Order: sequence, then structure tokens, then C-alpha cells
Amino acid sequence: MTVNASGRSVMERCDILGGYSEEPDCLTRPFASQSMRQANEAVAAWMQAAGMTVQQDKVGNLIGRYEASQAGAKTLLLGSHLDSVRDAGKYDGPLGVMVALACVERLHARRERLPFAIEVLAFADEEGLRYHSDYIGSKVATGTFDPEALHLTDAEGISMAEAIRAFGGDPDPEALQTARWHRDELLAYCEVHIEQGPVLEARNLPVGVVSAIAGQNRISMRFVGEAGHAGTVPMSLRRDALCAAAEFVLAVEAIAHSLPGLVATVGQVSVQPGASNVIPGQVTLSVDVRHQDDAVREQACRQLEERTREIGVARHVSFNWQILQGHRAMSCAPHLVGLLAQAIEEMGYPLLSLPSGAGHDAVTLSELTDVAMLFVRCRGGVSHNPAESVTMEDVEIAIQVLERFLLLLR
Ligand code: HGY
Ligand code: MN
Ligand code: MN
Repeated sequence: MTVNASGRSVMERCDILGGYSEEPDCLTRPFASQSMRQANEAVAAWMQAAGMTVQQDKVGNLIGRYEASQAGAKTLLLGSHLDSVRDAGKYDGPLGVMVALACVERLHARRERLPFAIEVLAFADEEGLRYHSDYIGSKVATGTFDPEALHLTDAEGISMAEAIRAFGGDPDPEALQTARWHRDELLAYCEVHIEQGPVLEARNLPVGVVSAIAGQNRISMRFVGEAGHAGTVPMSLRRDALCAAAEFVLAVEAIAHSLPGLVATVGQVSVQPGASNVIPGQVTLSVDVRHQDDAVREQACRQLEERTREIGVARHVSFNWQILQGHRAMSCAPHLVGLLAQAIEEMGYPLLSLPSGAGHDAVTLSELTDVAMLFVRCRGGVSHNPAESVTMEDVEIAIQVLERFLLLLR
């Protein structure tokens, strides 16, 4: 099987998966949705054709296993996630699963087995679009899932437990807290992912090795003022929740600029009651804060909370500050970074090691085993956007680097 054929197959499969969506005119594939079911069915068939045994676990992760050359061998984990953000690109997640699958397919085509088993993982929820609780799939796989999340409800009021059950999974808290592997069974986890940033393109490099993944917090903020008649309440008597939120959003931006390396984003805002002739009484917004250094990220969260208090006092509005999730920054395993680096250099490409500002399932897997990530150049660094794109040439290079990585692990 030529690497060109493998590259083409990866691109075609990402196109096919890009067609499985909850929305007709854009790609939105949330956790435990019908479109996720379609994606799992397609990937399961491709895995079986590649000589893998396939199963879907209790939360909807898809796992394809390619046996080792001998019994009792350790297992190398590869993969990424199949869920998406809203109006997503088609490579964030699926590219990593398809490149991993392509490497197994090529081993199968050569009737080759390695001295370790390979499990290709297609995680059920990395983005947290439906429940704002991220890494559900990899947390269940690694036994780090918090069963409290089962009570979270989505925009339709469906609890996570109900969604898991409807998807054919088992929402039993005990079951969801039992790791799929014991640490001693594992060799490592390696994830291929688009860079989702501009660095590789700026350096004209097809791939790069990830050194570390930024820590992040996701916060839910609410300002509560007083709804009122837009025509009769004098400006001086208003407790306008949206004006407070607007001041807060600019404060988020200002604090992010003031701390080098910090990124902070308000991605969601909802205004209640949301009528044009009513003074907004309540505004709920999301805050995403990230940094490679946990101390700086924690300092930024403290500053943001302090600014919120100041705005609330000045505008006579109350506020609710709720940290939905927090992840420490993590470093990839040096020996695995070295093997990926060696694989890249053996192919004659200059080596670049770079940190990831985006979160990945590798963060969760690092609780259980050593992790490594390979970044693939994406045009303009654009991601979480339908314009996300990679070239087939770069995908072929990623396949070859991952293949060499497997051989170096032997
Ligand atoms: O938000 C992130 O970093 C990832 O795409 N979930
Ligand atoms: Mn993403
Ligand atoms: Mn991703």
C-alpha cells in the first residue's frame, strides 16, 4: 500500500466523517448524538477491514485493537476524538484517528505485527460541546471520570446519564470509573493532531513535535441586574446586566494582554430575557483561560474574579462565578518526544518542538501513561472553523513519521 494511497484514504475518510453532523449546513457532531453514531459505525467498519477487533465502550468511545506478534505484550495507544465543536472543521480530532488507522492498515497490508499491540481510540467527547464537561471519553477510558457530571443537562434538558443510555452505553457510575487499562499494560499514548496554530506554516514545516500542553480553566459567569422597560427606566437607575458583562469582556481581554503568554476568551454570551425593549436582567457567559504555566493561569483567574467583584459593586449587579473545569499544564514524555523527533529527522525534515495552546485527550491519558503528540501543519493555523484544512502531502508525511515512531518503539 503506497503512502500516497494511505494519504488519500485519510483525506477521503475525513471528508466522509465531515458529512456526519447534527446541522444540515455545517459540521456539528456532539457527544452521544446520532451523527456520532454514524461516525462510529463508519470508523468501526474501517477498523475491521484493517484487521482490528472493534468495540464501543460504555460511554461511546470506539476502540480498535490490532494484536501484537506475541501474547502478553504491552499495548500502544493511538488516536484522537471524533466529536466536534459547533460549525467545526473536519480535521480537529478525526485526522488523528484516521492517521493512526492508516498506520495499522499498512501493517495489516504487510501482514506485519509488532512486539506490542496497538489500540486505536476514537474518543466520544473531547470538546465538551454538549455538556461543557470536557474529555468525557478519555476520562472514562482512564478511570478519571467524575460521576457528578452524569447529572449535567444539555440545552434540551437531557442529562448526560440519559444521553449515554440512549447512545447504547452504560451510565452506571461504578462502570464509568473503571479504567480500561492498568498502567503496567501500556507502552504509551501518541496522538496526531492538526496544530490549530500558525507556527508550522510560518516555519514552512509539515509536522512538529509537541513539547507540552497548556493548562486551562473554563468558567461560567453570570451577572444578575434588573430587567426593566427600555423606554421608562432612567439610565441612572438601571442595573443593566449586559453593560456589566460588556465591561467584564473587555476586562478579560485587558488581563490577557497584561500577562505574557496568557490567552483568555469569552466564547458564549446569553442575554435574558433577550427582548429589544427590555433592559437585560441576566447575562451568562463562558470564560476560557489558558497558559503554559499554571501559576500564571491561576493568577489570571484570581484577577478576573476580582475585576468581576469590582464591576458588580460599581453597577449594583450581583454575579455568580463558577469554575466548570480546570486542567494543569502537562509536558510530553521526553523519551517519546525524542523518538518522534528522531522519526522526523530520519525523514529529512528540520525538527521543531512546540507547545500546544489547545487541549487534547493526551492531557487525560497522561494520568495513566507517557504521552506524545505530533502536530500537522494546517492552513493559516485556522481551526474550530469550517475553513480548517491540511494538505494530503503533509498527511502522508505524518503517516510516515508515525510509522517510523512505531518501529523505533520496538
Ligand atoms: O478547547 C480546546 O483546546 C480543545 O479543542 N478542546
Ligand atoms: Mn478542538
Ligand atoms: Mn482536538
